[in-house]
Amino acid sequence: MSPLPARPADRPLVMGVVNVTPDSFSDGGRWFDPRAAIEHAHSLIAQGADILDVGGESTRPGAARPTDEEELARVLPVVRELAPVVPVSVDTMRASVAQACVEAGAAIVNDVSGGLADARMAEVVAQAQVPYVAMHWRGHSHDMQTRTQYDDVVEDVLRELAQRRDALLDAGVRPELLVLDPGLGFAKTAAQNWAVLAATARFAELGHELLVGASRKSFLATVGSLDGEAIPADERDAATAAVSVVLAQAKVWAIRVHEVRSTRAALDVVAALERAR
Ligand code: PMM
Repeated sequence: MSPLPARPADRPLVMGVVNVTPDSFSDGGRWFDPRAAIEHAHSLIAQGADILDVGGESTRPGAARPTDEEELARVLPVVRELAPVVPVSVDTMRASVAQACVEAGAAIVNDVSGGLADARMAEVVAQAQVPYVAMHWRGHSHDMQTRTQYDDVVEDVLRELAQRRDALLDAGVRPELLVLDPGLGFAKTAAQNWAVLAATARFAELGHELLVGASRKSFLATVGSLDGEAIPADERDAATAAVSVVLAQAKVWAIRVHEVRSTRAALDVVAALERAR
């Protein structure tokens, strides 16, 4: 059994993203080679990452899925190498990949589908007794942006996540190991992402720690743009750090980001202000 990494008193944990994919929207396959991914991971640790999130499937809107074997071959060498150095979470919707990575030392399973994509996932994480991040999700990337109908996005996401929580707890996931995530960028329009972000603190009503990933997502594309044109994904870290301030004020457990240094600086600002009050 591995416990949930503790949140420091004065800031959320920072989870650095290590995408071992040829086609991620935000970092465009730059770390597809395992050695490059491991090197990148070490630079994220040096910037102050508390946890590294290793993923082998791109969830970019429209992305095609790798096979189970391809996904495992991408992430396993990276998890194996990093797990002795830093808490590693494996970003996967597949129970088989989660299980193999936990056996290789992963301390957390991060499932963007919240257990919906693979019926065996809940059983595997319940059995392994590892922390499990369950995100709000309505379907795979190839058509998720057709699933943006909500009556009231905040109320609907809260209700759908509560249903997932209940199903996961019924399947034996321990409540203290379950982390919930409202799923910014997944089956949500830009306006819906802003509405969910504005309501972050309400998600704590579900009774679990929260993780939020806004980093470089397309709803941030025009933040700071002077002409209304989209800013490239890898130039959205200032906007991402500003969102990290909001998330720290909402007292989330962890923030998932591609560039750690600017978010750690933003969190230092929030902590210094709290000390000064
Ligand atoms: N976003 C992405 C991938 N994994 N996991 C969680 N828990 N929350 C997220 O918001 C999330 C995630 C997509 O972003 P990427 O393709 O830049 O990694």
